[in-house]
Amino acid sequence: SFAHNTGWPEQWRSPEPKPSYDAIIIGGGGHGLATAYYMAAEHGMRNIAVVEKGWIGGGNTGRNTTIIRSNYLWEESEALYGHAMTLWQDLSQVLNYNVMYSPRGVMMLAHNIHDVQVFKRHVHANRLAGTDNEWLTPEQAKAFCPILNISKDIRYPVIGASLQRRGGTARHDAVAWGYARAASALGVDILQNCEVTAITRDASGAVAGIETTRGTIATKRIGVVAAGNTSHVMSMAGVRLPLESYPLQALVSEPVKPVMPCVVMSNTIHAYMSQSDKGELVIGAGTDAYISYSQTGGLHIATHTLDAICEMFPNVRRLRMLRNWGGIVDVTPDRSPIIGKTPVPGLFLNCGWGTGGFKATPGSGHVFAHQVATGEPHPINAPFSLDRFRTGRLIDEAAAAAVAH
Ligand code: FAD
Ligand code: PYC
Repeated sequence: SFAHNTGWPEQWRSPEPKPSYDAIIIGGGGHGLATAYYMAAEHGMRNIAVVEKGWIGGGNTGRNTTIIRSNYLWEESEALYGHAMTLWQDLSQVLNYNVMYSPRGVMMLAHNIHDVQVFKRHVHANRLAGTDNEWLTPEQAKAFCPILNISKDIRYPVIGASLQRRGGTARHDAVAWGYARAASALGVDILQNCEVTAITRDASGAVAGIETTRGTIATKRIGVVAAGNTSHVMSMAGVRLPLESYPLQALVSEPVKPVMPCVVMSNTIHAYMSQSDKGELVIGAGTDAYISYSQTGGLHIATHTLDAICEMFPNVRRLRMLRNWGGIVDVTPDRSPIIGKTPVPGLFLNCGWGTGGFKATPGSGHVFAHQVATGEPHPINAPFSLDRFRTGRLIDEAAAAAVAH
């Protein structure tokens, strides 16, 4: 019986929605919760709410494979992902919640001369910017990850790898729960099972409030952090975005004793793998080829990924898969996020993280809190404006995404 398993204190409050708030964050994923937390903790805002249509962390935050790294190409990205990397270091202490951040190293494999050129370019750019990244021979890669197959006879032999030693993983749910508990303690209302169905505007066109499945709420400031549903939510305010939404899937094996000391990724063969603290091998694929809002991916994508995994790590061939799932990722044309103002006064946007936003959660929340609280961009998020798709100042990180899409 689970009868004894009752009476635990709630980690965060579950209040009724108030008639109005000073600001509302739409989307209770890690980014939305982190935003609300920093708005309260660093900008003194207390009368704010996070509005979530399902349960917090039930979107991409709870579906991702938790890889953390900051080895992007351009300075703007290194500032953004580097900011997150800095915040990860003591996040458990700051939130007083163990987010299980584990800097076990992220290795990205090269299988052809193009990979070598691209990754070496990243290594050099990162090192010039003070971000750790290094180049390994196949033998060095195997020394770092002993189960890696570096035979020259396989279809796509490993001919080198880049390694970011500070990269690693964290526990995705704990990140959502830790931010939620800390935000709630500061007075932030977390409203679950509360779907936003409309964004209302006043006569001047500025934000006036939202309609939700739990009633009408007035506010003059809204931050939209809805990941794969961003286009849908922003259409409620009449804003069209340069986004495409694709399913991205992952799967885990049955749990085994520790065999995988690090994270290994290969964009070329569409597969990556790490091992969770429970022992499951956490395996991910590329996106489906077609846009969709279905939170599952095509079976052929998973099959193709497992073919690649079995060739790269032959000793996992006889493991059984435990479960698979998908999430909807919102992809921009330059594979960098959009964080900033929108054409609607009072409406701010944080989206476009595509296949790679988990790693950025603390940094994204921190700079977006500044944006929503002050109305002006933090210097780190200024280059990531929506306007860049008009001016042409793109931040092309397609090669750094490391997941085929
Ligand atoms: P979410 O967690 O999706 O939060 C958005 C929330 O908005 C959702 O909870 C949703 O329910 C809510 N919402 C939507 N519409 C409404 C509405 N109308 N009203 C109210 N609420 C609404 N990134 C990495 O860095 N490393 C990885 O290893 C990695 N692996 C991934 C693997 C998979 C399979 C997937 C799918 C993604 C992966 N990502 C990874 C990407 C990462 O998960 C996302 O970029 C990140 O989690 C986005 O966080 P978020 O808080 O913005 O989104
Ligand atoms: O961005 O590192 C990443 C990532 C890994 C898996 C999915 N995204």
